[in-house]
Amino acid sequence: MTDTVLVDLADGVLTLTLNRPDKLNSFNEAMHLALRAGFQRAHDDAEVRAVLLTGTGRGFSAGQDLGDRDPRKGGPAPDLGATLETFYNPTLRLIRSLEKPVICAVNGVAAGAGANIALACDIVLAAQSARFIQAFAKIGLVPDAGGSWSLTRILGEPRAKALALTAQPVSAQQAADWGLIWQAVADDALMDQARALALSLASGPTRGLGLTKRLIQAAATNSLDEQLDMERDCQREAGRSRDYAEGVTAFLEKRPAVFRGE
Ligand code: T3D
Repeated sequence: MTDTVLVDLADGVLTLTLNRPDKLNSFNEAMHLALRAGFQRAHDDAEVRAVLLTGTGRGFSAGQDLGDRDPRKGGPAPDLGATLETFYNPTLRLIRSLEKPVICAVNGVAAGAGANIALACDIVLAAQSARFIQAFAKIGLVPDAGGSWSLTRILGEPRAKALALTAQPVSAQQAADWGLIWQAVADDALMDQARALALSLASGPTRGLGLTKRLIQAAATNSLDEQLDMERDCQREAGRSRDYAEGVTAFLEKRPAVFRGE
């Protein structure tokens, strides 16, 4: 049986590649479990200092495999709340709570939950030919995998509602112009650029980067006072890391820092 997610750890970068190209990397149960296991490993394995998520073939992910939801097969309506709770939500929580950078290289169309898993990552690069589609409205569903949250936070209500209600595709360039993703990149440069970014983050001060992610994610709901307190606490922790001592020493010695993620 083919691996539904290809996993590779090299130079501190855990690359997770969605691998059901004939179904545009749509999610069946095996792929859900494999992706979740990949992010769990990123939490547990100190050798992992950054994650790169991408897909094989011409798509990033078309969301849920609708072949597994075929109403023509009969039986009661599926409990999609239960499938979110069992499959999507734990993975989304693992991505957001991972205190290591997660880079997403959107290599092609990202639809439904596939789009929203990409948007949950920390830095999103997309091939110029990629499109983001909130496909849910086309099949009578609502945005999930954190989409109603991330779209509204990033874009505001007017654009979030228009995208979710119309399922209109957004080009990679438009997504970058709106700040939905970091950059749109020439198709043939995407993977080189994404790998270079992942490698550079994996050789960075991992604890400081993780605390930075924690702070930025908390900022949307914190008051300024709460955020100032949190910055104080995170800076205290970062200041005790070996990587901070190395960063300052390297600056004073006029040489590049060698961070070890400690
Ligand atoms: O169910 C739950 O647990 C709740 C959670 C739901 C989360 C969700 O993600 S719901 C949203 C599900 N996704 C969609 O509705 C998107 C469906 N796909 C599309 O609309 C289109 O495929 C795309 C716009 C993404 C791409 O269009 P296009 O023209 O580039 O490709 P295509 O020809 O439609 O697809 C290529 C193949 O992939 C095709 O198979 P074939 O005919 O070559 O054998 C197509 O059937 C297959 N495919 C694409 N998306 C899915 C899929 N197969 C199963 N499930 C899919 N989602």
